[in-house]
Amino acid sequence: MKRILVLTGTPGVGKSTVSEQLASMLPGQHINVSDIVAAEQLVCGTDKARKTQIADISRVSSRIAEMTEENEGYLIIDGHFASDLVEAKNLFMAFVLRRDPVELQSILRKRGYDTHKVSENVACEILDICLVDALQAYGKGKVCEIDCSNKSAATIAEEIRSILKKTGKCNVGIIDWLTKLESEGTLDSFLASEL
Ligand code: DAT
Repeated sequence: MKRILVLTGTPGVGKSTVSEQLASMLPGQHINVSDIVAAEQLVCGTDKARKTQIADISRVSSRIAEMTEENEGYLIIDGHFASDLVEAKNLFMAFVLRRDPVELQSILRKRGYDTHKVSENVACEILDICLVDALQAYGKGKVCEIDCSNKSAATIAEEIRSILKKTGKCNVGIIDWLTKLESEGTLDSFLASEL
């Protein structure tokens, strides 16, 4: 049976690294949405402000549907807009990877993102954007949040595998970066440029 897993989350949280690890632990295949968009030019325009191409959601969804037909076992779809690409009726489970904004900021700076792109993505993480997208697409039953902060990719993948085996608990609503950063007195510095 084909079981579609969505691994979503803000860019930089570790989706691709964890997806690779998970694919090696399960009978399954990892599909990186950004790689397919770039390789097959499934784009419909350019976001000039962000200097990136805009993915053509309809063509990417069709391509993923084709790949689903070709595969057995688990199909791991990794992308920050993956919830827009897999219909609820075809989804097995969605995992929203989360990362402490302090760690995320450092990862995105190392990736070479400019200051605005770093703060925009960190704000998305603080404001739970990918979680909200996943919950809107799939409802509560099939969406689990995984806190990746300060954990190895192997540990995170094992956490996901245990949820799939039903030995681990699927949590949602466990992350509250707003309260954490507010209590640490750093919230304004993270959100100032975005508000
Ligand atoms: P994403 O696919 O969400 O954009 P990624 O897998 O490319 O993220 O990882 C972003 C960077 O963080 C990359 O340099 C590898 C590193 N990384 C990934 N998982 C990690 C982990 N569990 N601990 C520390 N660093 C990690």
